[in-house]
Parts: sequence; structure tokens; C-alpha cells
Amino acid sequence: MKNPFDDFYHVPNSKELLDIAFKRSMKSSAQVSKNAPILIKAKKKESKRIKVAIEELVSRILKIIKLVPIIDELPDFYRELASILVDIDELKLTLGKINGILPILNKIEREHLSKLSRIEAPKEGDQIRRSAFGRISSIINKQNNNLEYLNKIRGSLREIPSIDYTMPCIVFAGYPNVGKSSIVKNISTNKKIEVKEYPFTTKKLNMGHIEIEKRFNKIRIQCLDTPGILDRPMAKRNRIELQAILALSLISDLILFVFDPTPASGYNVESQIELYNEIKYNFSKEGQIELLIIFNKMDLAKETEIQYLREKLNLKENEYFLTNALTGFNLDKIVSHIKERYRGNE
Ligand SMILES: Nc1nc2c(ncn2[C@@H]2O[C@H](COP(=O)(O)OP(=O)(O)OP(=O)(O)O)[C@@H](O)[C@H]2O)c(=O)[nH]1
Ligand SMILES: [Mg+2]
Repeated sequence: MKNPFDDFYHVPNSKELLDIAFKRSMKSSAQVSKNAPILIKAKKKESKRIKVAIEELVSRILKIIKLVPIIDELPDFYRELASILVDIDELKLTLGKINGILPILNKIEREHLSKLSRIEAPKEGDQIRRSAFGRISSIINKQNNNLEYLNKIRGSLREIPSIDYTMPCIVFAGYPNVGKSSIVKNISTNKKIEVKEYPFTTKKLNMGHIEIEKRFNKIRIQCLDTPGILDRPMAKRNRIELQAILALSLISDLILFVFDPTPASGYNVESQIELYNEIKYNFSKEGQIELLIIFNKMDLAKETEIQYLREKLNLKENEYFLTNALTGFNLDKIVSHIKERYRGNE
């Protein structure tokens, strides 16, 4: 499904909201007969201005509130991911505070319209409208932090990839800096993935696709590049790592675990093995989810480093892929394996 936060558009700040509302208000014109007395004209003109300003603000605020999907009603992956990326309680509280100003705006309108109905000189109308605008500005300005907060979280929520629940999803995981993004970038359609020489480059889930033909139809295998995960207690994992864990637990139906057998990533193989074991026991769901092993950076790896890792993991010759993500060497073997797996027996 489409990322439910795709329609969470720009949220105006208080200044933008007020500018729009007051501009519309001052352009409005009241319907009043030309021959009406000046006092009546003033009352009608200023009432209309107050009404238009409030109406504009109320409708814009309702629109802002509606832009934010109801998190509790989202499918589990989006709901859980949203709660990793943002503090849902804070989000609810913020929406509540913004919603809370609607009755206050209506009250300001009622009070000022009633004052306007009692004016005795046209210039009082202008004063009352100004006082209404002053109250409105102060109410809206007090919401500026809340509006800006919505705009801030909007950025990270909109970066959640769209997942097609009806199509397979393979997830690349491993320690930071081992070459996960390099591999996904090479084998999938997503060429925009960032690759850097330092750890924790990937801070969000990146989606790419591999197209395969199945019984004359094209199907798209979803390839998810995840942030690097460290081998440490769950409670210590940060928001970046938790996104990867969530993808493994909720949407993967094939996990590709990437090792760097060399010291190049900056992390030792023992820690990588610990993480591998954790993922194997916790996420491959008693063998139901296939777990493939990749030894990357084969151009840098010494024979002894590869042997060491093989022995530690107790792997036979054909039980792991040895790759070079820089040149793409052997990545075709991974793609063939994936294609074969999902094409099945035609
Ligand atoms: N020599 C060599 N370098 C590689 C290989 N694969 C990746 N690299 C380099 O390793 C560094 C990290 O690569 P990334 O693809 O960003 O690694 P990552 O696992 O996605 O890292 P995080 O997003 O930080 O977890 C980059 O400088 C890559 O160019 C490889 O097979 N050989
Ligand atoms: Mg990466």
C-alpha cells in the first residue's frame, strides 16, 4: 500500500496561517445596500471580516488535523514504524492542542460580533475588528511550536517506503558499513541509495525492486536496504537500528545477512556473528523465513578471514555468497537465487 503519510503535506506555521486568513478577510466584502446608513455598513463590513478570518482559520486547522493519519488504525508495519520515528503520545497531544483552539476561535467570533452589534459610531467597528484580530493572532501564535513540530515529523514519516503487502519482500541486514546499501543499489531499481565510507550512513529504510517474469507476468520483488544494526541489548538500540529490526520482524520473507569478513567496516566479526545469531533465532521464525549469508568485500578479504568466518558459522562451500559490491562481482548469483526462489516451479 501507499505510504499512508504521503498525503501529509506541508503544515503552515502560525505566521503563514494568519497571513492567509487576514488577507482573505480584508478582501471580503459584505453585502449591504448602497443606501444603508454608515453605521450599518461599518457593522456589516467588520462582522464579515471577522467571520471570514475565523472561517478560514477553522477550515485550515481542520485540514491540518485531517492530514495526519490515525496512527492506531494503520497496518502494523506503518503503525510500529511511525512509533519508532515519532513519539505518538506527543503527536496526539499536539493534535489535541491544535484542535483545542477551535472553540476558542468560535468564542472570539461570537464575542466580537456581539460587541459590533452594539456600536454607536462607525470607527468603533474598526477598533473591534482590530481587537478581534489581535486575540486571534495571539491564539494562533501560541500554536506555532505545535505547527512546526507537525511539519518536522512529517519529514521523517513521509520517508517511510510504500510496501506492497501482496508482493514478496527481501530484507538486507547486518552490521553498519558492511556494504548492504552498495548491494541493494547494485541489484535493485533504486539507484539513489546513499553509500558512504562511514557507519550509520543509512538512517531509514530504502526500498528498491527486482523485476522477475513469472508465467508471462512481471512481478516485483521488494528489496529493502536497512540501517546497520549493532549487537547489543534491544533497549540500547537507537531509532535508526530499530527500523531495521522492525522490517525483519514484520515484513521480511527472505533475510540476506551481510558480513564484512575484513576489518574495513570497523567492526569485528565476533560482534557480527552475535548479531547474525540473534537475527537467526529471533526473526527467521523457526526456519520459516530463509536466511541467506553474504560475505562482502571479497576484494579486501584474506583467505584466512573467509575461512575463519566459515568455520565459526559452520558453513559449507555453497552455503554463502562471496561478493564484491564495488564491482558487482557475484551479485548476479544472489539475483539468480532470488529469481529462482520466487519464480518457483513454472
Ligand atoms: N572494497 C570494498 N568496499 C566496499 C564493498 N562494498 C561496499 N564497500 C564500501 O564500504 C563502505 C560502506 O558501504 P555501504 O554500502 O554504505 O555500507 P552499509 O552496510 O549500507 O552501511 P550503513 O548504511 O552505514 O549501515 C563504502 O565506502 C563502500 O564503498 C566491497 O565489496 N569492497
Ligand atoms: Mg547503508
